[in-house]
Amino acid sequence: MNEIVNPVTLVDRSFYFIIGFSFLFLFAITLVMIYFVIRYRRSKHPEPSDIRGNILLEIAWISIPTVIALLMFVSGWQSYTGLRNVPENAMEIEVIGQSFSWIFIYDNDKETENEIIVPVNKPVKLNITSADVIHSMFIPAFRVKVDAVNGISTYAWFLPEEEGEYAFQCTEFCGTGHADMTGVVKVVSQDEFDEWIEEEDEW
Ligand SMILES: [Cu+2]
Repeated sequence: MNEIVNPVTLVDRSFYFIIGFSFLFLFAITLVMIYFVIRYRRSKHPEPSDIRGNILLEIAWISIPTVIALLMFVSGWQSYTGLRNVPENAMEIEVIGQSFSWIFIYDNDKETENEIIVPVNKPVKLNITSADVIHSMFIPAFRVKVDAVNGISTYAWFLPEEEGEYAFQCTEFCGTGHADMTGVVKVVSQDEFDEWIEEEDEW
């Protein structure tokens, strides 16, 4: 079995990479700016000098940002493909957004509302659609955010690596009950899951 890379790792790496460079440049540029304001103030430097053309500087300020931007692209691309390439052994769940709740349908037609129960360490694929207006499935812990659109089947996947409860919510303003479209992903042990999936629905 080849190792599945959790897209959470890839998304986070890309995020910290971009925000790291942003802060680095924010501080570097601010410091240089403050230095120049003091160093070249009018009282100390009344005659401004006119400097034109500096090949080395121009090469530097073209090539360094180009390399940084390309690295940002590569890390972003890797996190995107990580989110889009679903492992073959993923468990599939049908997801229907409706005004105003989320319906989940498992392989054996078991249905849940505003609650997904999944076994730990098994990739889960969500096949997402909407019964009416546009909704959006957002599970921050798994870095999942995909629109649910009527007539279209979209998808997302995640790898729950720790048992626990993870919140999700609708992030596309869909009407008066939008704020009620919340729920939890319950990650349980394989045994607990097997037992639960075979239980008869309560209704
Ligand atoms: Cu909604």
